[in-house]
Amino acid sequence: MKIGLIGYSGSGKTALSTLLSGKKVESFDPFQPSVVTVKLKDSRLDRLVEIVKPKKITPPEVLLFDFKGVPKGAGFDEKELVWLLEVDVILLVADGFSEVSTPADDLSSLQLELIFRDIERLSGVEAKRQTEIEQHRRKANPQEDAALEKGRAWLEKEKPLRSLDVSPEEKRFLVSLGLVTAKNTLVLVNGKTETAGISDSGLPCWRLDAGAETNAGEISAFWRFILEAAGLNTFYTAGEKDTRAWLLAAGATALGAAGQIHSDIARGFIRAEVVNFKDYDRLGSDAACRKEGVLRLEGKEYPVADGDIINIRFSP
Ligand SMILES: Nc1nc2c(ncn2[C@@H]2O[C@H](COP(=O)(O)OP(=O)(O)OP(=O)(O)O)[C@@H](O)[C@H]2O)c(=O)[nH]1
Ligand SMILES: [Mg+2]
Repeated sequence: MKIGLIGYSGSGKTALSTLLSGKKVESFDPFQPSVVTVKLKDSRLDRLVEIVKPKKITPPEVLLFDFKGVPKGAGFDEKELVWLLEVDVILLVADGFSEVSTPADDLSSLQLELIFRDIERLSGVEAKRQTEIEQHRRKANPQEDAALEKGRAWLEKEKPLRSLDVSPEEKRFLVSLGLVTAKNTLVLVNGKTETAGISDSGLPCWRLDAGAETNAGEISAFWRFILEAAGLNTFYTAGEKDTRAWLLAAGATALGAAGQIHSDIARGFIRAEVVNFKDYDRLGSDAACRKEGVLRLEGKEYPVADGDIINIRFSP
């Protein structure tokens, strides 16, 4: 999973990236975010390792994209903002520690900047489509035109595309155009300031203080918030060679899980052997789980539950 931290200069994105990754985060290019890998702690994975004793352990991984901020009012550069299209979740970071900043205000102007960016992008897309139609390189598509119109009207009301109520096809189409306000977006306030007022934006919000001692419990709570707000479940593969935790969108199927492990495994999918961590933890082995009937065979369409331990049977 990729998370992009964006916010005004000095809001503490780099300090937070350092806090969350435990690594020094360095920036080399003002138009490109620094990327740092975070391996998440996972107590269920620790327990699986105890039982399976694998050669290799792979915890869930998150990539943090630490964007270079700009002073408020200066405007972000499109060269930098296109990188937001790479991330799964946008984390808007607001300064909640200095006297000069009001997080709620900073967040509304940040959101507006992203909305204006999308309006500009949409205008570019529309102009290009128009030219292509005139040059007979593209056929007019009333459905797509209607979706573009709805998207534009919504953005012009200063609302982000993620809250636009359209059909899944229209949503997919709009997302395919490279519009950043269609992305899942959360808020992180850096500092002591209470987060009151920010909830008006309707965005899930969390607070961490990069300037204070932070204990492991606070960091774990932050990641639980992120996974929950981003709608992610964790599933496991408990191999003797490699026991691993994977992040997967809630609602995804066994076939989706297989695809995340390897495209070949998804292609040759036969069945998934599934047992939930709760049962495996209690019973302590595959054999005991089979005997109790809690290790079951599921098909491609099985909706993966949080904590499922999955073994995909496939034909290579
Ligand atoms: N007191 C206090 N200072 C902080 C906190 N977070 C960051 N700072 C300080 O604020 C300054 C800027 O922090 P950075 O993490 O570099 O800010 P940034 O958001 O990465 O800034 P840009 O990369 O310019 O966009 C540094 O001097 C930090 O030490 C905080 O929570 N409390
Ligand atoms: Mg920085």
